Amino acid sequence: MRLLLTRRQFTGHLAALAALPLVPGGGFELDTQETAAREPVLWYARHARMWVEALPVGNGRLGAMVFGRVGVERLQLNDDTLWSGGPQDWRTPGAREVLPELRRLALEGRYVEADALSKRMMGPFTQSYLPLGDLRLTFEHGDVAQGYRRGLHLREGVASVHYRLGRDEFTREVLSSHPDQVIAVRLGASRRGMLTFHARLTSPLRFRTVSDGADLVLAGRAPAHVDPSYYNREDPVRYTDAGGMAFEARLRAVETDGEVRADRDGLHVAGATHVTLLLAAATSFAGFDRSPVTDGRDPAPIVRERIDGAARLSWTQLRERHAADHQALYDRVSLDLGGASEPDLPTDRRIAERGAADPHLVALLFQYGRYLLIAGSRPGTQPLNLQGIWNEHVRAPWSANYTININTEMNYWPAEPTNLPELHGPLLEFVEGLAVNGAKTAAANYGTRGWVAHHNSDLWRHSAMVGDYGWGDPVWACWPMGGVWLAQHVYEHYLFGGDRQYLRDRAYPVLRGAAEFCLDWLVEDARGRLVTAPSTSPELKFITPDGGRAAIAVAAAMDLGLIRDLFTSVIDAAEALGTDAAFAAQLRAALERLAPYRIGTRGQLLEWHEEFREEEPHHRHISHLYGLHPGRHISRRTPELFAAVRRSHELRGDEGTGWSLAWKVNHWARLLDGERALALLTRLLRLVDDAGYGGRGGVYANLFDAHPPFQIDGNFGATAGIAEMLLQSHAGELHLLPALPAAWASGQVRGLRARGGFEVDLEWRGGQVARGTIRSRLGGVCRLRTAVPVTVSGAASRPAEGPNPNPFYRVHDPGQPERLPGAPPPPSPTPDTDAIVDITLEAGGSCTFEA
Ligand code: FUC
Repeated sequence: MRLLLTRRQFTGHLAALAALPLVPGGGFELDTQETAAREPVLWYARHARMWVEALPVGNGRLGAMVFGRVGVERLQLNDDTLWSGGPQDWRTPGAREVLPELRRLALEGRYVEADALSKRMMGPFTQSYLPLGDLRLTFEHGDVAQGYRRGLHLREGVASVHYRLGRDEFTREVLSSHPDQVIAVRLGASRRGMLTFHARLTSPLRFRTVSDGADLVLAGRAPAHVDPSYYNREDPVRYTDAGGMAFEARLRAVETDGEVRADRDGLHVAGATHVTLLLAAATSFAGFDRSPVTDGRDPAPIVRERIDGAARLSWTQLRERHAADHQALYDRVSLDLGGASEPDLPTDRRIAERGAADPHLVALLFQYGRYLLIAGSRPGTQPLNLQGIWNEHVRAPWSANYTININTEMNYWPAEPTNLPELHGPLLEFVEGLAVNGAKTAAANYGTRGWVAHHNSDLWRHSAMVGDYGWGDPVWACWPMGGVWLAQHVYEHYLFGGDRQYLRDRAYPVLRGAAEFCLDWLVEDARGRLVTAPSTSPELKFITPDGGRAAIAVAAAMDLGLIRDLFTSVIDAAEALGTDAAFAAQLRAALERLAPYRIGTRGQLLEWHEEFREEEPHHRHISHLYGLHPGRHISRRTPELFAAVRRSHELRGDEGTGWSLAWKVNHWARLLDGERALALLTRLLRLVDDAGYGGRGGVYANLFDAHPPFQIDGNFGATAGIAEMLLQSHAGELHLLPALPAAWASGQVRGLRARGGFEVDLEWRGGQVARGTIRSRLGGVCRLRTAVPVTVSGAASRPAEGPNPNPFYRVHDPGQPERLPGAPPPPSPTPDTDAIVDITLEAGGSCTFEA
C-alpha cells in the first residue's frame, strides 16, 4: 500500500484524518487495493447524478443524502416525523352495516359482487412522508477537479468526498450524530484559506429563511393533506389556513479559521482552511394522537438547544462520539463470505460487472442493511417507512408510508438475527399506538373486540381500510390482517431476547388484542370450519369460475397462516407468563377448527379456499406462503406443506420487484436451497440505473433497493435473507449453514443471534461447519443441527432426543393439509442425515464446537 499523500500534508484537520481508516474516499489513494475490496465501503469515482446515487447518512431521525458534487454540494434532508396531516377519526361506521352482506356474498361465491360492495367499507388514504429540504454549498472554486473520490464508510458511519485542484487537496466528511442530534459536515483544504463557499437552505414545502446572529434558520410548514402518488385528482397537496406540521432547521459554522457571515440569503464562509457546519432540525410533532398544529411542540428551542450543545464539541469529539455510538451497534456482527481477493472497483462498476458472483459485494450488501437500520431506526424514533427516512418527494411513491402487507415488516426482519434488537423498538412502539386506534376501528367498523389494521398506515397510526371511501381496490385495501402480521414482530422480539417483563407489560396486551379481533372475525363455513370471509391474498386477483376477476374470496392461505401463527404465539406467551389459561384454551379450540391448508392439482399450496387461476401467475407477492417465512409452522418437519410451498415457488417464478426478490431469498433459504437463494441474490444485485418506475428489480448505484422505484424494504430483506442462509432458529433447532451455496465455500460470521438468547460465531471450510462459539444469555438447552457431527467443549452435550425442552423452540403442528382430488401424491420421506446435539448452557455461559 502506497500513500500518495502523507498525513502531514494536511494541515487543517489532522485529527479527522487520523480517525479515518485507510480506505478509498478517506483522503488517501491506494495503489494496491485487494484488501480495500473487502472493506465495508461504498465508493465512486464520480459525484451522484441522481438521488439514487447519493449516499445516505442518518441518526434514526435526521437523514441526509450526500451528492458529493465538486462545485455545488447537495445534502437532501429529512426528519422522520415530518408528515402531512394529523390525527383523524379512522372509524367508518357504515362498514358495519355492509359486513354481513359482504360476508354472505363471499361465502356464496359471488366474488365480483363482493368486491364492489367492499368499497363501502373504505376510509381515507394515509398521509405522506415529506422531505424537509436541501442544504446546498456553492464553492467558488467551481466544478472541475481531479482525483475525485467519494465514499460511504459503513463502519464509521461517515460519507466522504475527496478531490484535487492542482496541488490542493479538498475533503468533506458528513455524519448524522445520534448522541449529539445534528448533521455535521467537516470541510478541509490542504492549503491555507482555500475554502470559500455559500451555504443555502431551501425546502420543497412552504418556508422562509432568516439569519439569526451567525446562524441561518429555515422555518417551514407542511401541507395539511397530501394525496398518494397514484391518486390522480386535482389539488393533491393542500395547505390550509389551519396549517400543517411546523418544522425548523438551523445551520451554523464553527471551528473555522475563515470568515463567517449569515444573511437571509445564506451563510457565507470565506478564506477558510477548515470549517465544521452543524445542522439541527425538528418538527412540531408531539405524538401520534396530538395535533401538530394546536397541540404540537415548538421546534425552535429544541433546534437551538441541539445546535448549541453540538457547538460546544470539537469536530474530533463529535466524530469520536458518533463513531463510538455507531460502532457499538455495527461491530456486533462481522461477515466474511470468502472468495478470492479481487482488485477494488467503484461500487457501481462492481455491481454491474460482478454482482452476486463477488462474495465481498454480497457481504457489503448484508452490512449495508445493518448500516441503514442503524441510520434509520433508533429507540424513540419513528419506524422505517417505505423509504426508510430518506425521501426527496412531496408525493413520494405510495406516500412513503407504512405498507404493512409486507414492506414495513420486511424492514425489520434483520433487527433480531443481525443483533440490533433495540432498533426494532420503533416498530414495536408503533404497533402499540396502532393498537389504540385499531381498537376503535375494530369496534366501529366490524363490531369486534381487539384491534385491527389494514394495508397501510402512517405517522398518525392510521388504522382504517384505505381507498378514499370507495375509490380503492379491495385487492389491497380489503385486508384486515395488518395488525396480525405486525403482532408477529412483538412476539419474535421476545423469542430472540427472552425479556419477560417486555412480554408481560407490553407485548402480551397487543398480542391478545390482535387474537381477540381474529376470534371475532372468524366465521363458520358450511362444513363447520372456521374461515375468514371476506378474505384477500395481497395483492393478487383470481379468475372467478364464470371468468370474472375478483379479489375477495374465503380463507386465503395467508389469513390461515397469520392467524395460526398468532394464536400459537399467544398460547405460548400465556404459558410463559403463567396467565390467561382460559383465553389460551379458546385459542386452542379455535385452532382445532381452523380450515386446513389445501394442496392443489399442481402440487401447490392453494392461495385461496378454491383452486382459482391467478390473474397474474408470476405475481410479486407470495402471501400464501407466509407459513414458511416469516411464519414458522411450515418447515422440514411438515414435508407435505414444505414440498407444496416449493412447488408454489416454481410456479410463481424467480422474478420480482426488489422486495419480492429479497423475500424469495429468505424463502429459498428456509427451503434449505442455498443455490437457489444465491440465484435470487444474483437477481437482486443487478444494477438499475434509471430512477423511474417500471423495469426489473435490483439495486441502484448506491446499493439502495430498486422496486423500482426506490423502496428500502429490499435492502433489509436481503440482509435478513443472507442471515437465514447461514443460521436458522425458527423450526425447533439452531441450524447452522442451512442454505450455504457452493460459491461461499469458506467463510466466517460473528455475532448472529438465534431465538432463545443465543449468539453464534461460526467458521466454515469446504462448505462445512469447521468451528464456532455459542454464547447463551438466558441459559437452557441449545439444540444444534449441523450437516457434519461436531464436538462440543465447555458445556455438557448429548445426542438430541424427543422434543426440544427449550420453551423458545416450541413448534406447533399446522395440521394435515387437505389434498384436492387430482393433486399429485405427497413427497416420499427423505432421510435426515444431519447431526443434532443438545447442549446445556448456563445463563451467561458459552461453549465452543468443532467438526
Ligand atoms: C404494495 C406492493 C407494491 C409496493 C407498494 C408500496 O402495494 O404490492 O409492489 O411495494 O406496496
